[in-house]
Amino acid sequence: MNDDEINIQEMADDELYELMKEDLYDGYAQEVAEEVSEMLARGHQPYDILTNGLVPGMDIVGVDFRDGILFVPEVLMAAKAMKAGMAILRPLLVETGAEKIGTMVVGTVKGDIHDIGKNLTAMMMEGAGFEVFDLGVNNSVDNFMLAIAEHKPDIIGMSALLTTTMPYMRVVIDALVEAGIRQDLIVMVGGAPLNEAFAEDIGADAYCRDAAVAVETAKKFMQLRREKAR
Ligand code: B1M
Repeated sequence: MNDDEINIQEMADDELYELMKEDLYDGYAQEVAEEVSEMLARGHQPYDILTNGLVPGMDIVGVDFRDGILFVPEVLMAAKAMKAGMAILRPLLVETGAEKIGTMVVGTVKGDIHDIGKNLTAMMMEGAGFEVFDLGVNNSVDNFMLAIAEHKPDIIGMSALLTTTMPYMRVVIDALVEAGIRQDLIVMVGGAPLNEAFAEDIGADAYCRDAAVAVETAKKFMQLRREKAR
C-alpha cells in the first residue's frame, strides 16, 4: 500500500488511520508498524492508536472472514500485521511506575488459538501495575491449575473467541471449586462471543468486554479485596 507515491508524513490523522486499517486488512505488517510509529511521533496515545486503527481494522477482517470474503491465510497475515503494530505499542502500554497492585494468570482456553485480545488484555493489565503470567493459547485445566500453584495469583483471566471453546471456561471454574480454591481467586473472562449472562452462568466474577474494562474490573476487585482484608 505504501509505495513511493504515498508519504505517510503528509497525511492527515484520519487518512492515516484509514490507511492503517487497510494495510492491516491486507496483512502489510511493515507498513502497519510504520504507521503506528508515525502516529506515536505525532503524539497520539498508544491506547488511541489501538482503538482508532488496529482494533477497527481487525473488526473489518472479522466481518469479511465471517462472510467468506477472507480465508484463514489472509486472516493470519492480518493477525501478523496487528501483532507488528502491537509490538511497537507494547513497551509503552506496559511501562508503569506504579506499585504492583496484584497478580494475574491469563490464558486462552483449550481448543482455542486466538491470542490477540488476550495479549492486549495482558499488556494493559501490566501497564496498570499488575504482574501478569501469560499462559498463551490452548490451555487445559491442568495448565491453569499448575500456574495457580506456582504463581499464587489474585486473578485468573480466561479468553475464548469461539462458541465451541467458551464452555471450557466452566470446566476450569468447576475445577477451581472442586479444588476448594474458587473463593480465593477473582475469575474474569473475555472474548468476542461472551456476554455478562454467560459469565454469570458459568460462575465467573466478571465479564470484560475489552481490555480497558478488564483493567477497571481488576482494580475494583483488588480494592474490594483489600477492604475485606482490613
Ligand atoms: Co478466527 N474466528 N478462527 N482466527 N477469528 C473468529 C473468532 C470468528 C468470529 C470469525 C468469524 O466467523 N467472523 C469465528 C468464530 C465463530 C464462532 O465461534 N461462532 C472464527 C473461526 C470460525 C475460526 C476458525 C474455526 C476458522 C477455521 O479454521 N475454519 C479457526 C479456529 C482456530 C482455533 O482457535 N482452534 C480460526 C482461526 C483464526 C486465525 C488463526 C486465522 C486468527 C487468529 C490469530 C491469532 O489470534 N493469533 C483468527 C482471527 C484473527 C479471527 C478474528 C478475525 C479476529 C479476532 C481478533 O483478534 N480480534 C475473529 C473475528 C472477530 O472476533 N470479530 C475470528 C481483535 C481482538 C482485539 O479482539 O479477541 O475480541 P478480541 O479481544 C477483545 C475482547 O474480546 C476482550 O478484549 C479485547 C479487546 O480489548 N478480551 C478479553 C479478549 N480476551 C479477553 C480476556 C480477558 C478480558 C478481555 O481476560 C480477563
